[in-house]
Amino acid sequence: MNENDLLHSIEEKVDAGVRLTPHDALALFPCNDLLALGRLADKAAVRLNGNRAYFVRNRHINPTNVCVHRCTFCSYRRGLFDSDAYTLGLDEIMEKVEGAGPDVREFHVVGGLHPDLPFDYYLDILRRIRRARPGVHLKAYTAVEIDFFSKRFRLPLEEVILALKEAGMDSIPGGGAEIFAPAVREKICGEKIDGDRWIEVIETAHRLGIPSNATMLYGHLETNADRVDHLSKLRDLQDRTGGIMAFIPLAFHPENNRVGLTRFTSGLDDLRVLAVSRLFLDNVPHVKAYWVMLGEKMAQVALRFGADDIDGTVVEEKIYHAAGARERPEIPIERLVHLIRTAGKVPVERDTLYHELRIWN
Ligand code: V47
Ligand code: SF4
Repeated sequence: MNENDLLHSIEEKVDAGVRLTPHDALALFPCNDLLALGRLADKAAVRLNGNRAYFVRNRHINPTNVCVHRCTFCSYRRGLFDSDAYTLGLDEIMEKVEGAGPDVREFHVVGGLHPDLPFDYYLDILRRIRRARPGVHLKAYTAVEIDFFSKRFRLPLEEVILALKEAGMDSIPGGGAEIFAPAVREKICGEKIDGDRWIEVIETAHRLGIPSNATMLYGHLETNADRVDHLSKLRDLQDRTGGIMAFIPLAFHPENNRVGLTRFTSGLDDLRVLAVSRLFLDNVPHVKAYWVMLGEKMAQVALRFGADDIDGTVVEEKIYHAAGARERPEIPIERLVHLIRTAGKVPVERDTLYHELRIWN
């Protein structure tokens, strides 16, 4: 089928609300008519979220960069005895929490897999933040960290999730999914839990009333078939639980890591991944263009290619900056609003669960 016929058949499906097949997604990835692809993805986004584009006042906190794993793409992790290894004390974490400003709606807490910290360290982070900021949403600890807690502290997975929930965890960030395809996963993060276990942890959390995000790391060694496999597994999971709030494609950053690539992803590929994801994941309500990763300008363009969210104020970011991101990590709310407005969308301030807090007309 030529590209025009393909896009036409996809448009018919989008208009009729018919689900795309993995074969459709695979055919769309090499598409060169990016504007047509973007228009279709925008149509799918508008159907789900109208002309709205969301942002949140949030603050990232990374308690430790010490990690027992050595994922080859990770520029952030350090060994326990490295001179620039750090682990924040609870008081240091609370200083960041207190400095976050009265309007912050979300704390995003993720870190490395530290060999020595007790379970109470992780629970106390949640308890202390919860006590200091009762109304603020705690999006904390990826599926990889939760699995690590279960193994390290010899507790059943359900028990770990319930203890974290009890301590204040409201949702789970989407990290650690990377790419599920086993051959590539082995090369870039062979020590990490496999894709099936990532899905099991998230599915268990959803069943225990904890929603999550989901990510896909792309632009390294994966093929388009690997991307479609990843998206298909997420779509199946979402059919079973409905617990995924947003999908976030994460563009591989090549600096200071051991994947062996020197190139960043291309802007066209970033837009393609966003657009195909929006079209394929018909059951996931939001697709996020994370501005720290894409840069402000690409994140803005992404809002016309299927994304309806650009994340938030972030304030402090370590993972992407270690790997070559140039964007300054803090962005004023007015700048987020401006980016959205000048993309022709309506800026909507949200909380983590996408409750609308304010429409910035
Ligand atoms: O799992 C690490 C990725 C993730 C690199 O849920 C890298 O709202 C590119 O998941 N190049 C953590 N990516 C970040 C994450 C996230 C970010 C923003 C919002 C949310 C959310 C989640 O960062 C890791 C990994 O996939 N990552 N190193 C790198 N060199
Ligand atoms: Fe550790 Fe996460 Fe980095 Fe892998 S990606 S080395 S698990 S911090």
